[in-house]
Amino acid sequence: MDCIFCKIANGDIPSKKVYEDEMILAFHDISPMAPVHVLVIPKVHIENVDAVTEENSKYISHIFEKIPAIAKVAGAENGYRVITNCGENGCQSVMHLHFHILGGVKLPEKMA
Ligand code: DGP
Repeated sequence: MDCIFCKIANGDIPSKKVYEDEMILAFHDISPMAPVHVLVIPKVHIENVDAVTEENSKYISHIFEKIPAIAKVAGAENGYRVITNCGENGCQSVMHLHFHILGGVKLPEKMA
């Protein structure tokens, strides 16, 4: 499958890793929108939130179990924001489920 985040998960495309285990990978976003901007992905291909099922939701719960430690090691002090874009109106550009962790600064109150 021609998926850039699958290639990053496989190590075929390099990334600046923040955290990795058998289920998930966290790495720095290539075009950061905040001093801390990390992406967390499942290693299996899940397109987006619409594709979450009873069978694969363990990856999502695992991601959220690890997010606090990932945010901390990435340097997000005093809180952070977790965002996932879904589909065309959500402006999802990479069709492999990913959670943005944004922090390192006081973020704008408005999200949209
Ligand atoms: P989204 O719009 O939610 O689909 O965000 C996709 C993000 O992925 C965007 O912030 C830029 C990032 N990105 C795209 N290609 C690469 C890449 O090859 N490496 C890294 N580290 N980030 C990427």
